[in-house]
Amino acid sequence: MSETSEVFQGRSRRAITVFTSGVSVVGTSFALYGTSREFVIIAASRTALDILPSSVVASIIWNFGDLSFSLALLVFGIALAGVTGAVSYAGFRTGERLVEGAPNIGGMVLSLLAVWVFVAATVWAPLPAIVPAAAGTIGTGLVIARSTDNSNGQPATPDDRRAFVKTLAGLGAYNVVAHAVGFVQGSGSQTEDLSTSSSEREDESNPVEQRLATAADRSFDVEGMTGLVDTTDSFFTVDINPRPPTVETDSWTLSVTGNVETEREFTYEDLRQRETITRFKTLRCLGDPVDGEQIGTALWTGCSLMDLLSEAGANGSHVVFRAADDYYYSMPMSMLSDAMLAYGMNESQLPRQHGFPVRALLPNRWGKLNVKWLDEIEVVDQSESGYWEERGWNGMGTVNTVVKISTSNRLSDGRVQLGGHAYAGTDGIRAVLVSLDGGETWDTATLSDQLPDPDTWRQWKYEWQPERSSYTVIAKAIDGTGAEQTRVRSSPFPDGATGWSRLDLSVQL
Ligand SMILES: Nc1nc2c(c(=O)[nH]1)N[C@H]1C(S)=C(S)[C@@H](COP(=O)(O)O)O[C@H]1N2
Ligand SMILES: [Mo]
Repeated sequence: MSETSEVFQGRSRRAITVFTSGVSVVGTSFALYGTSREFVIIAASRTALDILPSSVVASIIWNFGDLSFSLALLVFGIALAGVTGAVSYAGFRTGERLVEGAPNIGGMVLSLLAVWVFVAATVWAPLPAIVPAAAGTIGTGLVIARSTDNSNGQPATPDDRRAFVKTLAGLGAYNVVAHAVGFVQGSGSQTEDLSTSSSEREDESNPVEQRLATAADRSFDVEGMTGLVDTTDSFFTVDINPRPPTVETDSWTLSVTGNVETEREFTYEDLRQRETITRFKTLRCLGDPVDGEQIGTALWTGCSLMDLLSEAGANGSHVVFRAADDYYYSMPMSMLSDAMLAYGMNESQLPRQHGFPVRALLPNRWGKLNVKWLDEIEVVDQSESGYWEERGWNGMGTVNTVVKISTSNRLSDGRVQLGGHAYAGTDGIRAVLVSLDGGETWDTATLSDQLPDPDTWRQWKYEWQPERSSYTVIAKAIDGTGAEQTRVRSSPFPDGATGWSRLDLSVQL
């Protein structure tokens, strides 16, 4: 065998060693910590979110949404595995040289120390770094022990190679299991039926079921368009975390702090025992474009926020909502008069991705103020900004009016049918107008009946017999105060999207 191929073999073996050991660090961390912030990938993603420019952050969150965890696992997983492995390898080789009498022990100790420091710095905590670091060190030690470039430059024998391959296969298998455990850990979801803990289970007058039935009755049966209430699974999600935080109700409390007569801590059960509110509400993200889909409506169950604050003797002009993921929003107390704390969504407990155990819901405001995984409400005397404000966004005011054109169908009688939703916060929607000639003439669309609560969207539909093969459709709304939606188009950043909706439609005659 020529000298160059021997060198190449040494290098590629080193690269494999480094990478395998690094993957073991990531895999072990995943298996132990699931998608909590002790997991290196979650920790690294959070750091990246803080460092990256806000426009990049926003576009990642909105474009990848639910994919962002897989993406982070891939990108940060590969990068971290490479770097951690290199740290472990360098530590090992240095340790070997330092402790001449017992090079393997020296190597293991220094490798462990180096990886531990590196992982602890990544997750910003010493304890959760110990076991992953040990796994990485064992990986490095095993692969080095099986590597020929360790055995005094002797050429590799077939036995050596087999042992090396077996070791890699063993570590590979370990990592498959570790990652599988991590996925199971990280996917814990609560979909307990809301009524299981109360006597309403058998009761046919269950207000949630009744109201959902009302919503279904009022929904149009138009193909390709969601009803007046989204199913919990189809409801959009906007989340700064690659995976939603896991909060356990046993240890969770909601604390009311700051300018209050008595600081209070409410348990999950405390909140569920309070007088129940059940309310339809539409949420729309400030980042939702005119033709986007970050809008949805659900029936929420919870209790009054103001009652809770007055019980604690809140005495300040503003509150700050703080969440388990460090997301926060400050807002004037005056915005909260009809706010609720929700623990139920449609017929189930509030699911993890929508803020389990409890989220805030504020009528008439952009989605961002509806803080999920809420754990503290601090009463203060001045405004203290918020997560997206720090990143250049505005939108503390009321929502913008929007019309969505979500579907176009051809009916069996040849007519064209359009359908969608329209939303204007608590002002409500008075009319949706449709133009088929680019805005010259307008006709009114048919509206679905208003849901029983004000801060909700309505559906619209419009049907006609086509006479041309192409149409430029424009749709606009008149809100409940009689105000026509502005035609000025703007993109979501920084004040929320404005403008009429438009669809270029070709029709087969
Ligand atoms: N704690 C926390 N609350 C949060 C967010 C978040 O990332 N973390 N995202 C906000 C944004 S920008 C929006 S639009 C809504 C979306 O709520 P949903 O995911 O239940 O649809 O939650 C808001 N509350
Ligand atoms: Mo949002």
